[in-house]
Amino acid sequence: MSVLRSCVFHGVTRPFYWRHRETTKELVSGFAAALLCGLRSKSSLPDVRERTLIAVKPDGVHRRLVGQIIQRFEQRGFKLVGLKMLQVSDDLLAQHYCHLRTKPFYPSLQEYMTLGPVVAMVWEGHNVVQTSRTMVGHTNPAEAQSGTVRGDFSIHVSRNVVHASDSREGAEREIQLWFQGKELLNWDSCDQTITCEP
Ligand code: IDP
Ligand code: MG
Repeated sequence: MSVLRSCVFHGVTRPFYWRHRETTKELVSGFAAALLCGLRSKSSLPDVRERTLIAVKPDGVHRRLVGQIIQRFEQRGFKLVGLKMLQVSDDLLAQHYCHLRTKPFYPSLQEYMTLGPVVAMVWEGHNVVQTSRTMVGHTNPAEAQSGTVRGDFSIHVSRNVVHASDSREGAEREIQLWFQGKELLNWDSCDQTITCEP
C-alpha cells in the first residue's frame, strides 16, 4: 500500500505540482482568502445600515427633553436618517401598539400618547436596535437603571418619555408605519469610518 502511495506521489502528484506550482499556490491562497472573507463577512463585519424607530412621547416633548434625547443618540455615534413631529392618530397608535390593544391600560395609553405631539426619529448604525433599547432602559422607569433615558427622566410606567423598537423585525415594521420611504435619507456621515469599521 505504501509502495503504491509512494508511486502515486512521485509518479503523478509531485511532477504535477512542480509543473503547476505557481498556479497551485495561487489557487490554494485564493481559496484560503475567499474562505476568510466569507467567514469575516458573516461573523464580524458590522451591519452599519441597521435602523430603529425612536420616538419622544408627548410627556418628553412637553418637558423639553427632545434635545437631550437626540444628543444621547448623536453622542453614541448613531446617524439620524429621519425626523418629524406629529400628532399621533388613533389609527396609527392602534397599529403601532397592536400587541397591547387588549390590555386594560390601552385606553389610558391612547390618552397619554395623544396628550401632545410626538417627535419620531429613525436612527441608523451598527446594532442600533439592541443598543438603543439599552440606552432607553426598562419599560417601567422604577426599574430602569440610572444613565438610561427612562432611568434619568421618568418615574412611572404610564409616562416613560420615549419609545424604542424592540427587535430588527419590529423596527422595520414600525419605520414603515411611521415614515414614508422618501422621508428617510441615505447619506454618508464624514465620521463613518472613525466610529465603525466600514
Ligand atoms: P416598551 O415601550 O418598553 O417596548 P411595551 O411593553 O411595548 O414596552 O409597552 C408599550 C408602552 O405601553 C410602554 O412604553 C408604556 O408607555 C405603556 N405600558 C406598558 N405597560 C404598562 C402598564 O402596565 N401600565 C401603563 N402603561 C403601560
Ligand atoms: Mg414595545
